[in-house]
This record gives sequence, C-alpha cells and structure tokens, in this order.
Amino acid sequence: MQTKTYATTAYEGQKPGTSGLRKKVKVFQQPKYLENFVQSIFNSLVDFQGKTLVLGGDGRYYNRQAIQIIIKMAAASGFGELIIGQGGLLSTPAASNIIRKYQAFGGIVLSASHNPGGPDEDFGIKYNVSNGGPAPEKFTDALYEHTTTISNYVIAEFDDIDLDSVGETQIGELKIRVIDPVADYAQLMAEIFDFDLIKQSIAAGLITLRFDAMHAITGPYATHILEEVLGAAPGSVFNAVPLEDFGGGHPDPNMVHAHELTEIMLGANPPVFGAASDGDGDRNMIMGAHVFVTPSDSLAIMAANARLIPAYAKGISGVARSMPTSQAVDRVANALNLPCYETPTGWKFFGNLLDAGKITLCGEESFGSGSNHVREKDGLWAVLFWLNLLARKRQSVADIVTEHWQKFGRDIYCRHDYEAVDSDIANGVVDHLREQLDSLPGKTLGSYTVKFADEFSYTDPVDHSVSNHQGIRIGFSDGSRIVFRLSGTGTIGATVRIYLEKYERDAKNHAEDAQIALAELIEIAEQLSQLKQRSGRTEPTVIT
Ligand code: G16
Repeated sequence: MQTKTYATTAYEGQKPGTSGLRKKVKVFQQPKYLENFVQSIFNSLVDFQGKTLVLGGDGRYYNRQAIQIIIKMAAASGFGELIIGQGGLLSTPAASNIIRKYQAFGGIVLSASHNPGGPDEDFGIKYNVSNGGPAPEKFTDALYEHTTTISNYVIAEFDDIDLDSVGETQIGELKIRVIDPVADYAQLMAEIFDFDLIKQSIAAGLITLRFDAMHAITGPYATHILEEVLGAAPGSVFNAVPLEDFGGGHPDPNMVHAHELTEIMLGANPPVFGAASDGDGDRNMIMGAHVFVTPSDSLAIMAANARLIPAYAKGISGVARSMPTSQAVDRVANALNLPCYETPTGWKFFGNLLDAGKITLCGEESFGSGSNHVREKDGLWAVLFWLNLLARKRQSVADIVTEHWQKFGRDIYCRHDYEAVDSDIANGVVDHLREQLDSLPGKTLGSYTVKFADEFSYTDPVDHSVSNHQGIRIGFSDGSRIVFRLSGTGTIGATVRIYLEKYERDAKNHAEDAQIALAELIEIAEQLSQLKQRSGRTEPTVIT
C-alpha cells in the first residue's frame, strides 16, 4: 500500500465539545481540516497498530466523503482492521455495541447528533474508546493539544471503498469489513427485552404505536425491530428513510422539532405509544396518548420499574443523572436504597461508573437514557424499555406517569434554551451569575429562599479526575433548583440553557402546566442572570 505524508498547519478551534467536534460542514470542508483532526486522534493513541477501528456515522451530508478519507488515513496509520456500517451508517449506540462486541481498539463516529444536516448545516466527529464510550476528557484534552501543533498527516493511496455492499476487502495488511449496521444491535435488544411479550401485546392490539425516525439513522433500525420483528403495523415507523439533510428538518426529538409525532399523540385517536429519536439514534422522546413524558421522569420511571425488564430483573446496582437533570430519579434511588450519582453534562461521565459496575441505568434531561448494555445513550433501547413496560403493566403511559408521581411526588421541570447568543454576552451572563454566588445563600427571592449557590465541580469516583465549571446551580430550601449552563454542542455563538425544577408532593397539583408552575422561578432566573436584558431577547428559542 502506497502512503503519502502531507505537510499541514494547525487550525484554530478544533477543541472537542460536550460530544466531539461539531462545526458547520463548510468548516469541515476546508482543505486538510478533517485530516488534521483525524491525524490528531491517531497521534493521541498508543499501541493501536494492527488493531480494529469501527467507523460509521448518521448518514448526514459529508458522511460518505469523510469516511473515505478516514479509511485511507487509518490504513496509513497502521490499523489492522476496519469495521464499517453498510452505506457508512451506524447509529451511535450501534457503534458502541460493535466496538464492545468485536473488542475493537476504538471507533470514530461521524455525527452532529440532533443538529440539522446539509451543505450549509452541521457535521461532527468523535472518538470512542475500547469500552464503546466517548473518549474521556483526559483524551480529548490531549487530542486538542495535538490539533494545535500538528504539522503533517499521512494517508494511503487507493480507490474509494465500496461502502454499499456487505463484505470484506483486503488492502495490503488492512482488512476492511462492511457489515449490516442493524443486525448486531437488533440481536442485543432481543437479549435485553421480552420480545415475545411485546409482540403478543402488539398482535392483540393492546399496544399501538408510532415512531418518528425524523429521516435520520434510526429509520432502518426501528423499521426492522418494531415492524419486522415485533409486528407493529407497516407505517408505524414514519420518516423512516435516512436523508443527508434529514428532509430539511431538525432531527431533535422534542415537541418542537418532532412536531408530526406530537400532533399525532396530542390529536384525536392517538395510538397508545409514540416515540422519536434523533440524528444519530442516541436520544429519545417518549409520549403516550395525550401525554409527554419528560426525559427526567422517564429515567425515574425506568429505575423504579427496572425489575420488570428481563435484563434488569435481578435488580440494578445504582443510577446516575447529569447535574441539570431533575431529581426525580434520586427519589426512586432513595426509596430503593440504591446509590445515585450526579455527573456533569456529557455521556462520557457515565463511562467509568458503568465500567466499575457502580450504576446500571443513567440518563440526562437532554432526551438521553441508557444502561450498561453499551456506553452511549440509546434511543431505541429507551423505546423498547417503555414498550416492555407497557406490555408488563398493561396500563397507559399516562397512568404509569400519574401513579409514579403519586408515589414519589412530581419534579415539575423544563429547560429554556437561548440559541446563537453572542459569545461575549453569554460569557458575561455566566460571569455575572458567578459574581453573585457567595452572596446568595440565605437570601429570599419571591417565595423562595436560596439554600446554596455554587458552580458545579465533579470528582470522578473511579479515577478521581476533577471537572470544573460544569454549570451554575442555585438551590432553594424547598428543593427547587435553577441551573445555568452554556451548551457544548452548538455551532453558532453560544447557547445558554436555563434548567428549572420545582418539587410538588401534593397530587392535586400534579396536573399543572409546567410553564405556569415554574413561572416564578423563570422570573427569578431572569432577575439573577439578566439574560434577556443583556441579549435583547424576549423569549427562549426553544422550550423543552
Ligand atoms: C450530547 C451529550 C449529552 C449532552 C448533550 C447536550 O448529546 O452526549 O451528554 O447532554 O449533548 O449537551 P449540551 O447541553 O452541552 O449541548 P448528543 O445527543 O448531542 O450527542
């Protein structure tokens, strides 16, 4: 195999965010931009020669071109085998499964997740380590250092690989395997859940469902598992064909962007169950007839009912949630006497806890939940969890949620996002909040009294690494919270996220609309942050 070394110069700003490097496609298309980043990944690895690398992406615009470049660079760097999803496709959880199942050295996942796709939209790339999970901060920090000093990259010269046919190709010492992206994942799901029971419930008409794949990666996975294996009516999965631009949509499973599903579920004669997933298949939105389940509640309900699922029937070892996620799961953990961990935002922070067996289930308010079956969050897994639950409990989604609240109380919750805010203004807002932290405890704000105010810092209980500046937290004496963070996944300016949470024990108030119940906290958040005043915005871009 012929290889060639090219001189290059560093690009600024190749610092991985919450989940890899996400930029506009046009940024990635600059000469040697992708090559610099990929070479920097390889320069951060030790002892990988001859080993296996998994490669796949969510199929968005530039996926195919990027994969061909990465194949040739991986070949030149000395990998022994590449496992690639057919068509260059692998959902993020499926990639995590393949890395683990075939004991690969690591994997490269191409995705900008829930961000839109197309020539003028977003692209992304991240490296996953041998446990199948996103590389930890120690690795991404080292990788970033490499991007700032890179001076050359090496690439092999051979024709583009046929990604559309399953099979094997040998090029010199390198074996390239193009695999069915769905089969291994579908098999894993069948091992976790009671497929026979779900199938019976669907056949008996007890469960009817709609799944919005949003023209993204879960289309083929959901069609196979939900329709072909479990027998849901043809067409139950819609927007099922992955498109490079997601059909012009924003593949983010929330009630704003998955509006087709939302209209079905809140409209006349809805099915029993509705769900959606995102660009790369790791997020999920759960709905029932006339009801939306917040991701935080979904996690808590899963934890409370885990024993009803075959894979977790013997019990779970513990749970974890990201800091801004509501405390609903903490209440379940407390009742079941389970350890409960609070981590920074980012799935990578769950990896050590899962590897060490300290937790079995984890989740985030950002529409992500998962378990120890892979090391990524997993959209379809969450959907199957709920289907298994519905089949076992023979209750509606609304009844399951209401019963859960009656038992544990309700953490009324919502998130306000202000997108594409000028970065200096956003940083000014955070600085302004930071300056007030020492003076807030004990203060009365409206009907709330501040109990604590701090900037979240996390010490990993396994490797003791410390992650600072993970969000501003303001906790009140009644357990309510306001959290402020800057997103690490946006590509334009800064996205300011405000997370609002209020605990309500009294069942007669459980049906209240979240925006109304949280109105006073929303006011207090503005008073403290001056976000609207400083940014000139009058309302959030998205409320979830
Ligand atoms: C990624 C991370 C999640 C995180 C989410 C939002 O998800 O894996 O852990 O919660 O981003 O992060 P931020 O608030 O920093 O934008 P995904 O689905 O985008 O890969």
